[in-house]
Amino acid sequence: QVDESKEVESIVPSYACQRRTTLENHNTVFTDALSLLAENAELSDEDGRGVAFRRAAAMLKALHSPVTDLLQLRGLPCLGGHSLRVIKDVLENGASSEVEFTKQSERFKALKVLTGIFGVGAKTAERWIREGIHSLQQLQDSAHTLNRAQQAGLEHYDDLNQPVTKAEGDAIGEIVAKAVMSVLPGAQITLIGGFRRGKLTGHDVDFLITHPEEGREVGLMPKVVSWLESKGFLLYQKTTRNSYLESKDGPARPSSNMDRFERCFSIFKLPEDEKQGTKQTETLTDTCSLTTPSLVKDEGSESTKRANLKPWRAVRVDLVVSPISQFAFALLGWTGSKLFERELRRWAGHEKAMSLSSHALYDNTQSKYLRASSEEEIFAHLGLEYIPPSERNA
Ligand code: 8DG
Ligand code: MN
Ligand code: MN
Repeated sequence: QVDESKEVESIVPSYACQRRTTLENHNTVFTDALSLLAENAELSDEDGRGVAFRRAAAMLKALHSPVTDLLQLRGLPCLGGHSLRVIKDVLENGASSEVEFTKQSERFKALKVLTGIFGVGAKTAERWIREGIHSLQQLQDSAHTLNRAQQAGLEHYDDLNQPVTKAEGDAIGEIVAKAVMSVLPGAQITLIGGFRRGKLTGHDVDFLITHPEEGREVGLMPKVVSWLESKGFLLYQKTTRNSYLESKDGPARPSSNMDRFERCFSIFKLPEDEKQGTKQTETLTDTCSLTTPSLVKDEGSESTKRANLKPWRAVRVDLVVSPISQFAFALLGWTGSKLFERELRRWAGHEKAMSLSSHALYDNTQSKYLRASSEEEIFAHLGLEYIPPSERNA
């Protein structure tokens, strides 16, 4: 028999935002399996199932020791029947048959390849697969016209599917800082997303930009983008205005800051020498030529890497501009993880009758917005213990 008191946490809170989840994961064998099923569900328009798997995985990530027996899971939250079956299969057979089956399915493989293109979501990939397109080559051979984002995504496919390192993130941070300081001295830049949580690699680099004087940030994004473009640092960019109005997760927004919240989805051209700290920004546009995309084989990365002599690499970068009055909400909302954010909003709504967004916190009981100038204050408003970024890796 198992001595449960020794091996399991006696109380694990059910919302991820009530738990401390570091990057130290003692249960990767289970969380990898559940994450793959979550991904498959999300790619198959089954978001409900996806969230259930994500919640189960996140709960296991918060445990302080490896699960070695199903009995240890008694009393733990977030484990539905399906997730339990997967865990049981892994415990008994070393792997989940459902996971192995999914991994090998042509559909899943095609969905992965196609959604691996920046600008291609599950819906588009699904449509292409129904037309028999399973590979990049088949996509290129097809008559489909791709939008600007997808063209860039296809062109830089290999680079964008190679994880971004913290060093590369820092190098991009220096470039962004230089751009921002050139167009608005006194503005502040904060690294957000996975790198703020202490991750060593990521799929992109995320930055939040603000200015300590309310209103000075207005119109900043186009200027930053122009500066970056003029120096040859951007391979692609799409700047969008605040979409707060359309968002489903926020309350009706105050009209004053309507179009002050801008973001830019971009692909940076990071010079190799910039990564090593030598600055040659002025000559970038002259020295870098476009390379041909390496799409002949889906898995031709080894040969293409060797043939890849270009002195730069493409990196996905997200920029967000926020007025200082919303900075704490933007910071909390863009630090992630995605599940941590989702759980914060669920907690706010279900447990506190509040609506949390990256702009504001609205108290439905008092019918008023709750101000905050730090993440700590937002946690306090929500009646939650403060969880630092490094422990939001749910
Ligand atoms: P990674 O890039 O290291 O792989 O992971 P990440 O940094 O955690 O993920 P991300 O996809 O870059 O997203 C970072 C955070 O930004 C995440 O918490 C979710 C949040 N976020 C988006 N899109 C949007 C959006 O449209 N609105 C708001 N408010 N937040 C968003 O990714
Ligand atoms: Mn990120
Ligand atoms: Mn991002």
